[in-house]
Amino acid sequence: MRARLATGNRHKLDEFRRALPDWEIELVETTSYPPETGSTYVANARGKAEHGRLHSPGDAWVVGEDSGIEAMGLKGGPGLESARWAADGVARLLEELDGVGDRRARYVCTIVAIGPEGQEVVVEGTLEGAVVSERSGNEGFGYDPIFVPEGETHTVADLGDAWKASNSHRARATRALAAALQRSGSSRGGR
Ligand code: ITT
Repeated sequence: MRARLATGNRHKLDEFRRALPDWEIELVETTSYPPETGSTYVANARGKAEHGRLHSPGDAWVVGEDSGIEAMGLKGGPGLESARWAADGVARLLEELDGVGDRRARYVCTIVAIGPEGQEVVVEGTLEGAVVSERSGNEGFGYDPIFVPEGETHTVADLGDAWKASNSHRARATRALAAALQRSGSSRGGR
């Protein structure tokens, strides 16, 4: 299966490739994505996929992805704004949660894939956990140094890229995508 990923975030490309080792995944050849103005992850992921569609071969599957972290103690924030709410999102999240008892949080990853005939597949993956007050670990990206998944004692940045490839919200969403394309008979070919 060959696909084009519509993202400006190189970490997402690396994680898609690790989670779907049988796929050939390249970046869409554009950097000029329109601003993310949607009110849902699906709308933003679709915006990226539709823009990517314009800059990809007609027979390619194009994948847009929108993700974020939702802190229960912040009523689900920063959520959709995770990439944009601060220059240093980790510092701001730690600041906002200072003194807040409820440290539960979850990662969300929503994928919209658009096929050669314009057919659309939407899937989501989530990862429950908690935000800890000290940064730890060097792998992953974004909020990984302060996010400890449920059932684990280390941050995602400590657990590392191989752990993420099997267990992250993104890994779960990519598996759902592969299964959906398999069911629809679309997982052969593409470019
Ligand atoms: P594109 O829009 O170009 O794909 P982006 O980084 O701006 O890249 P999003 O708009 O989807 O992506 O924002 C997602 C943000 O949520 C991301 O920048 C991180 O701050 C956070 N995030 C998402 N997945 C994450 C992960 O696996 N680990 C840590 N933080 C993550």
